[in-house]
Amino acid sequence: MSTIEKAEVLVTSPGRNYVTLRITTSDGVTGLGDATLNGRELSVASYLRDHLVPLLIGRDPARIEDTWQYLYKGAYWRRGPVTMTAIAAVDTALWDIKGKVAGLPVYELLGGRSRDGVLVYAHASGGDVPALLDDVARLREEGYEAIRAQTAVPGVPGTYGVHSGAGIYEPARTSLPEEQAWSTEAYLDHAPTYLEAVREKFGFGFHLLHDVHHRLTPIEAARFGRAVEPLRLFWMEDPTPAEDQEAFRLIRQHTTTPIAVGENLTSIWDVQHLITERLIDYVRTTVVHAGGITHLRRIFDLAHLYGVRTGSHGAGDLSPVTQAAAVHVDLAVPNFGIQEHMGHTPHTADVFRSDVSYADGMLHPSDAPGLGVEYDDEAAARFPYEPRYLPVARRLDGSVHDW
Ligand code: CS2
Ligand code: MG
Repeated sequence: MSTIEKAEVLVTSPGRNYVTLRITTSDGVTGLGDATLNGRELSVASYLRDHLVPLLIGRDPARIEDTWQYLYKGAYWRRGPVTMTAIAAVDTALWDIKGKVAGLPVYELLGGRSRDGVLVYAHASGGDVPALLDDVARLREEGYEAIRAQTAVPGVPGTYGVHSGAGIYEPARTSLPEEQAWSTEAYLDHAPTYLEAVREKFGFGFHLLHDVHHRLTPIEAARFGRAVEPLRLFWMEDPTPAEDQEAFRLIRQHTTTPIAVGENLTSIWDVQHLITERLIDYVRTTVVHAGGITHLRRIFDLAHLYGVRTGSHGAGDLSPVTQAAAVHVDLAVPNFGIQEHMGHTPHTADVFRSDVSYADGMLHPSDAPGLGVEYDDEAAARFPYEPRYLPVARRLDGSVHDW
């Protein structure tokens, strides 16, 4: 029997921090799993290195489900981003190994293709409305059929989710958390106007999305959703803090704007009521933060029963290993909705050599066995870990706000 011989925790920072688990079997097969938890990276590195790696050595790499149950139930301490990201890394690496052993891409192990490619949405943003419209035009030219639109709010410095220069947007920029200002009133006045400007200029022939970043109360979110109904958004994302599942009932009673939530939720229990009571339309849980391919499939299958579709998080802080795993899952599940695609920096692509490709608004996985991603140790060594934090939001009176 093949056994797990080695499990290495690899930390690199090619423009931003990534934690990766690489498992090697006694037959010399390797598998990769993403373990990146933005701004809290070393906590997962320690959970893996100090607590999970010793449990993996000598185990049968083929027993993915059993390993998942062992790590989840055996810990006594359940759920939570650190635990679920660490388990996800193990699970993803074992699926990669299983694919390589079988000689099949992971989507074949998940039941095979349900579609030709994976519809993605890209990010458009701008410091003001003309800059946003230029960005939307650029993405339309690149073939994107779905675009998320955000701009800075006038009079509120440093609005989250908006590019500050060229290249890929990166919110975790500073070695201590940057403090950004927030005004709900200014946001609620401004956001519907620029979403309307996008529809006026580019029409209704593509999907328009918007991310609220958990910043509203339920009744404010209801008002926002109702105000933008004529713009037919694909979704409003994270309208209120996601841990309060009951809040979505109130939003739902007031608006038909579709709701997406779940990028910072980590288990099926965190989305149970959202799904079974049909309080949302899209579930944004991911491979890396929701317990790996094994657990994400469980969430997506529950969602399928209730007419909820998938819309996985895919920001730059999810490594190319997660991106590849996400595309394999997206290709296979019956209730796929959309996949976020923010892209990665060229340095990141040097470390993680991924065969995922983009064409005409869709992502496609490689047909290589496993996930189709290779980790380049030499490139990774050029980019040592640097502490980086996400920003913190404060209201204009100085009190801390949600994001
Ligand atoms: C965002 C992310 O992509 C998104 O939808 O909400 O920028 C998110 O805030 C970061 O990934 C946090 O790590
Ligand atoms: Mg988001």
